[in-house]
Amino acid sequence: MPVLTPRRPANPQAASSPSREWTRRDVEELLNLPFPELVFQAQTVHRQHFDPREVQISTLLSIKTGGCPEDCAYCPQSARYDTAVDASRLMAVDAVLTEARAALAQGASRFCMGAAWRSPKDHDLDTVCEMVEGVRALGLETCVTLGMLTGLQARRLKAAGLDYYNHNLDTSPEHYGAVITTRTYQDRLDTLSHVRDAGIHVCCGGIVGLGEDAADRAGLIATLASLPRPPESVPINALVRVEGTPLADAPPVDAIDFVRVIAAARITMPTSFVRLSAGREAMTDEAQALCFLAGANSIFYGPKLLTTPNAKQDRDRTLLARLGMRAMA
Ligand code: SAM
Ligand code: DTB
Ligand code: SF4
Repeated sequence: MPVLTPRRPANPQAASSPSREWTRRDVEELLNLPFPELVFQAQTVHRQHFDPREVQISTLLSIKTGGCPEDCAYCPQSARYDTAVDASRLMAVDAVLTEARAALAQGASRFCMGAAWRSPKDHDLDTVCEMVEGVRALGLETCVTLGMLTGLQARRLKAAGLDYYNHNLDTSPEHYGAVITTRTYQDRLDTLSHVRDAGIHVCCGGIVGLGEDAADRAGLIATLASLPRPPESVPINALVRVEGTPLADAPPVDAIDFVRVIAAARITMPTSFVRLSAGREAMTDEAQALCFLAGANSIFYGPKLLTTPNAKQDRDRTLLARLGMRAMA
């Protein structure tokens, strides 16, 4: 029996009004605040725009897994690294809709479909558009992440009814080249502007734990907050260290430092949903609770992220109940 009742989240259309300018220095100052002061500021901002008891629930499905030509050093789906991921073809529309129905029954309000592509081929986009139409017809919000898009491809997805496009900046402009060499930061910014121009909500964030320093974390958050309009949804991932990837042995992310990044995202992007994204499986319940206190108000719910395990659903239900929190109306 689902404990999380499906409800639609608040309309985020109003969520991306232009905010004040945030420089990297401003964000570094935030990250360096005494922890109680930082969390207090984040809480104050969070409560001005959201009910702090509510969490938006998304479910992820990998619709095309592995075999990706890109070299993102964190990613188990890159064909360049010897990981346990087996490459597979794009799923059939029916199979995706079966998974979407299950996610809806489990309380998700948004269904996110990810493909391990550098960018989609036009004939694959036809199939993804059918998936978007079908998922939307179930009453779920739709999100896809397919790699780089042209303006025309973004408009096609919009016409199919796509609500959100996920495309992460991942890290600061300065650290980026140490993590990915097969596409540039500017390529990512270009895709984000095609998505924005097509009228699709932007889901854009990054990863903590890629060997970056505090200045890079500030650079990522400042870049996100200074986009012409901040993203409506900001996933903050803790690196999931996967055997076979170049970052498999990266030092684990300090939980308090991770909470600081969440708080900085909340303060600088007050009306955006901040998603406590990948990495929850390895986090304690207490660290997750601190993330919620610092303004995270969205999670991925379900047994799997794209290829790696997510926090168990029982554990999530128990945690939200222990915290007196609930799925967003
Ligand atoms: N291939 C498309 C792309 O990269 O734009 C879409 C899928 S890709 C897997 C989506 C995002 O997942 C990446 O940008 C990255 O931020 C995140 N990601 C991938 N592997 C991860 C890992 N091991 N730990 C944390 N986040 C990860
Ligand atoms: C995002 O920022 N995190 C999600 C989603 N966007 C697509 C992906 C996390 C992937 C974690 C590694 C894996 O499961 O393959
Ligand atoms: Fe490919 Fe996306 Fe993984 Fe990079 S993050 S290797 S583009 S699937």
